[in-house]
Amino acid sequence: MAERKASDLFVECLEAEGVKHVFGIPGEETLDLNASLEDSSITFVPVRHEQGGAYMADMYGRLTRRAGVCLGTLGPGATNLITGVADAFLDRSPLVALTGQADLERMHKESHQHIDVVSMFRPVTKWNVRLYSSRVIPEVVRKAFKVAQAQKPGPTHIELPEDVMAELVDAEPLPSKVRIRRPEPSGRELLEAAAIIRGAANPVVLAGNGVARVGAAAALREFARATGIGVAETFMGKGLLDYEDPRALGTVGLQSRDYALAGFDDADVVITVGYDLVEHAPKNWNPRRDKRIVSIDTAAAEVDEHFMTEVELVGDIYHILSRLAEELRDLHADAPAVRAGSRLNDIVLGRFEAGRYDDAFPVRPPRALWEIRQALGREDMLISDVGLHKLWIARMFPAHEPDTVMIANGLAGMGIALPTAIAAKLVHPERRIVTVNGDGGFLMNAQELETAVRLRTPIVNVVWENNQYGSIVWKQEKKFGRHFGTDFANPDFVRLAESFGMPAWRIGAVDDFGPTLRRALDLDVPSLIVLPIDYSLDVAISEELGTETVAA
Ligand SMILES: Cc1ncc(C[n+]2csc(CCOP(=O)(O)OP(=O)(O)O)c2C)c(N)n1
Repeated sequence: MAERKASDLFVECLEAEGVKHVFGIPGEETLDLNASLEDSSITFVPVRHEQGGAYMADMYGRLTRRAGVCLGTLGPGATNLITGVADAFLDRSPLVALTGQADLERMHKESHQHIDVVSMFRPVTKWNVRLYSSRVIPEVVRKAFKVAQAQKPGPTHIELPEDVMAELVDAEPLPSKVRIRRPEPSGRELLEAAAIIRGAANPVVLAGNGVARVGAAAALREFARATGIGVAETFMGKGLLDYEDPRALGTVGLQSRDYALAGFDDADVVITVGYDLVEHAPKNWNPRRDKRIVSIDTAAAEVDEHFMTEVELVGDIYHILSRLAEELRDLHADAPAVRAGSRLNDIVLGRFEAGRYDDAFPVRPPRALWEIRQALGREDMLISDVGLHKLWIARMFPAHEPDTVMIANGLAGMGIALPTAIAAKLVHPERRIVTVNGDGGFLMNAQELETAVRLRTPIVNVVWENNQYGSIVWKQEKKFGRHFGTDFANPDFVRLAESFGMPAWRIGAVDDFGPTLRRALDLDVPSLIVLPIDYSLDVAISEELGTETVAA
């Protein structure tokens, strides 16, 4: 092909990777790149803060399993991107971050907006690089996507100096459709794991985000059915088993007694599947370090003194679970000690169901969640922000399918819900999407309401209003018997939303919430509902569930 601008080649490489959207804000140092994007098949989505763009790429990558792409300029554009990139790092979402940079010739000296962005991104990326020469663009882009998408996925970053992007170059994109070899455990390892499980008096499965990431929920369901072994889910594993599945033990990770009530206290063997330690430390379910642990994951297990695995089955989770299920098909009949059902689920779902009759106003969380569950179908999505509402959702909102209740549990940054919901709607236009936010976190990225209106992504944003950083109040009250530094006043969220051009409502009576939510869900534009919330009911639910062990 002919010689052309490096930025054109760069965008051709993005196209070769199947990129459909780039989320971000252009800068003076990305002019060539943005011009090349304009002439391409890729849609550049302007956002209102780079953090929003990074979060959109984060969710886009999570749901499509192909890296989402975000763009910021040098200096402040890059620093603004970093929270969303860090989220993708800890929550393991494939993402490629692009940042502009000054010319190579002014990088060695004090220079306008120049900071060392490559060093800044290093701790929150799997790999990153400064582009020193346009010649290597095909390799650099291919590598950025390959590394981001490889298990366990995460972000990569490419810095694009302005003068390099303006060079003339003659090169071609590398093919992206390379077959990825998935390693497989050996037959011996599989038999060893099967023997440990077969010999267990009380085996239990702990399933995490890793299963959803590779689309292996169907294999997990079949494993549970064939073996009769109960499955507890982490916050990010919600919906791997339908909560109505008799083998579903519930969502664990809020309190110390969760694990006990889900059967971990009595368990001699714990089978972890796609479990990321970042979600909740193994100390919580293996405090005495006496469990035998079989780990099934796409990569070797992390080292933790409470997570000393006996066998690690590393590779394709779907395949491994199917092989093990085959091996253990007779287990159910032979092992009467294997139980299903859990006290945890009974207690939590009991409170959830009772919520429907709670007519307190301001509304209490179980009723609010009950109304949302009724309004959403099996495949629709609830996207949580971070705060006390997240703990309620994790604890209590029943999920039928994976990737339908989205909870950030690695970095857990406030302000994630709105931008990620916009991306989720772009990926799944046929699904109805609700976000639940605290009034603190919602204002952190409220500027993306404009993006939602502009893109006409009909998401319904529910803001639980209490004029406080609720989860911090909750923690302070428990620790000190008082709270401080946590109260604030809010703007009129209805008028704020209306000023962005979207319909909005304030709920004034408990019975209005359900009908208003349904009305909002039927619209083809984004909307907002302010729901006054009463947090006096303890998310801990009762002493039965013990003291909490998480941060929001
Ligand atoms: C960006 C960010 N800053 C601070 C925190 C620590 N933090 C966790 S929850 C929380 C309060 C959340 O308040 P709000 O958004 O009103 O939700 P609520 O707890 O009331 O449901 C804070 C400050 C965080 N997780 N992320």
